[in-house]
Amino acid sequence: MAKPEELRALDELGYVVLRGVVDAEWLRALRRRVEELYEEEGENAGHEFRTEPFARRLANLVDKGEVFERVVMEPQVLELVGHVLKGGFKLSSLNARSANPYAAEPQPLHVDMGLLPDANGPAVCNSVWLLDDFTADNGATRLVPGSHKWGRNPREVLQDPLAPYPGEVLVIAPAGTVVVYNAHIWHGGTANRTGMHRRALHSFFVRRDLPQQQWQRKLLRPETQARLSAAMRELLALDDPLNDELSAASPGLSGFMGPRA
Ligand SMILES: O=C(O)CCC(=O)C(=O)O
Repeated sequence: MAKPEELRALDELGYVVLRGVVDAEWLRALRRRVEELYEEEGENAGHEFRTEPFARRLANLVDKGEVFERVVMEPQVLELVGHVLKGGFKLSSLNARSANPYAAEPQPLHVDMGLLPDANGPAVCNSVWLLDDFTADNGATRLVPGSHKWGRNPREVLQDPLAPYPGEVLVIAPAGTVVVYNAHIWHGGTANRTGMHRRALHSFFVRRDLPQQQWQRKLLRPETQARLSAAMRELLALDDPLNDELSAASPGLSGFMGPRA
């Protein structure tokens, strides 16, 4: 059960930091698989969604290893996501993002998929899974506490979304931590001034009346779909005609990267 202070942080600040979600063995397995995939996919890595300057990305991870199923199904995270997306939710995408060594540019402050809350409340909720320690200088995620309540897209209202924003906080925490955030919060990765990659997973959720960022039924191979539990099928909306309709018609929006080539 989520603690009252965790729910309060999510409501008031827009995020909650959960330390020690991933134990040492699971962390090793996640890092190993992520590095194998970067190696295998090379220049193509992330192509199912977008590639990004200054960072390595991977997309469609549910299809790329059973080790990732536990990530999207983590009960502690799902409970908090359900607190934000009260009317029900589904997985929107599972990606990896690794800020490159000496990556000079931060990400612009953005809200995920460029979405704002609407009459039905918040639309998106994200979780960042730290595969490396996040430090003050290796590209930790920045968050602007409380900005999920402003109903504004920083790309539209800030002159320079790359610049530091007053009151922003850096997620400084050890590997194995998960940060769940209302994805209307203004946020972004920062510059990596170290010689090491800064790796993370993003397990991203959306309300059931909206399209998935990555249409799971289209992207997952039939053999992957065949082995998934009923609970996973529900979370991924694999048997949901409304999701097929919405996601087939959607361009797969990003918060800050341009249209898909
Ligand atoms: O990796 C990070 O620190 C943040 C990534 C992010 O917000 C994104 O790619 O939309």
